[in-house]
Amino acid sequence: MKFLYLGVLAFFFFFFLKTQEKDYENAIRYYTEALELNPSNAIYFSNRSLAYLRTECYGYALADATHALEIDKNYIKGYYRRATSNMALGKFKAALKDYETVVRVRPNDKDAKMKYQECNKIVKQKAFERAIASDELKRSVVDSLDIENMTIEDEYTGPKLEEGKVTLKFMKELMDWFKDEKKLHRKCAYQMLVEVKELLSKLPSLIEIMVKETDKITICGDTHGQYYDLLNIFELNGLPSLTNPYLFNGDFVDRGSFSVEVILTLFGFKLLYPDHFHLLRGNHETDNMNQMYGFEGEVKAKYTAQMFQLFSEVFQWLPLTLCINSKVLVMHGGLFSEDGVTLDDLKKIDRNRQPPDSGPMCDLLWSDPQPQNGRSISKRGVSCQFGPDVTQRFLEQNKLQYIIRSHEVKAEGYEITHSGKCITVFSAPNYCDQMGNKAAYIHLRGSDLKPEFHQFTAVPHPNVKPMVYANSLLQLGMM
Ligand SMILES: [Mn+2]
Repeated sequence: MKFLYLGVLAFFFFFFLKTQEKDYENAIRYYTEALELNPSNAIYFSNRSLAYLRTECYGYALADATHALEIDKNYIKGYYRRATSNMALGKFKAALKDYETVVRVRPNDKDAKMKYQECNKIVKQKAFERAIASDELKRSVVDSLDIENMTIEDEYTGPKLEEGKVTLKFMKELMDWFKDEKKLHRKCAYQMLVEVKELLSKLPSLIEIMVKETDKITICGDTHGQYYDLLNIFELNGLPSLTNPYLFNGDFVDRGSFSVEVILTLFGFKLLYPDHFHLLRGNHETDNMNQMYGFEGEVKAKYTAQMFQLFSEVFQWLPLTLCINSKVLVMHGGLFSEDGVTLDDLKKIDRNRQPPDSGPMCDLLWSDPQPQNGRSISKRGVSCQFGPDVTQRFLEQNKLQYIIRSHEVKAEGYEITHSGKCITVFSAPNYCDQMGNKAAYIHLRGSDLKPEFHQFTAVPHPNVKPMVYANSLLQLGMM
């Protein structure tokens, strides 16, 4: 029985190896083959759903869990998987319905009850937030802060801004301070956030820069709260400066448990070198993601809920895309669900908001390339996947050479697809301490605009595991 053999093989990859990204991919492959031979096995669908969850393909995970339940509506694990997929997608009401079912079927299951209550709490909280949203419209946290009168206690020996300004000396002290797992004084953190909000809010949604013949820029992908790996980038590639410009392409926070350190360091350099240090928004610089994947929890643990609110306001002002020498376009996710989007359209995006469920702003943060022509439904359940022909048409229409995007973990830290027209760069090595991937950054020189890849591997970090600040429901749900 071949399907039995494949099923066992998939099981093996899944549960008995120290699981890395390629093992999930192997598990998915074997479950897929097994399901081709035996498409009525709910357990295979459910297990493949978990593998998809692990590889962040929440759209596929949801479809598989749904399939498992179509085959066997009494298969309790299927409800758990579907609920977790919906949680990961921020669809809390749908998740709640599945937890309800589990609790009804298993009234004595404590774990199920706990998850139901947790999820219920989030649904109620969301409803409450919506109700007060209209009153709070346009009111900033900044207005309710009295930063001037916050005092820095004598015991505090950490870095301080100099007359309210970030300096190179401050940045060097800050990075050392963070490295020792110490906390920047909340007054300084607030000062930085207010300043950077002001700065970002003056930028257009599409940034245009020129890199001179003799100059280069370094482009980094996702960093996801891996502070020690960020320091390693600066170690390998030099500190940011007027002659060593950087672009960080979104997803600075969530997952890694040093997201506060990563984002304050990046904001510090943005303030120090506003025209030579660029930041673009990723799909994780959003409220829904931050609530699930740890950044909100981390800011509340290290500072306050109010400070998280201010972070959220700042994130809304992060530019969405950047064009180098009118030839190379950089964005976190990728291209669009429809043809015909122009650079002019991108400039006009009114970005000061949480991203909508569809449209160019959503696509810039969420889409992924695919090898086959055309477009497909997204494996993530948000935006779309776009093929080489879509990329080609977009580049031609906008007179561009190629795009650089991030958003997906790659074994080598980067990937060249669509005949060199679509490049992925990812800068979080051994992502989440378990993917075993290399990371990379790109050098782009003004002289030829050819991408030059530099790979690096993970460095040790203090014993604080990724996702410790994430929503407990998601953590347990992932087990
Ligand atoms: Mn992303």
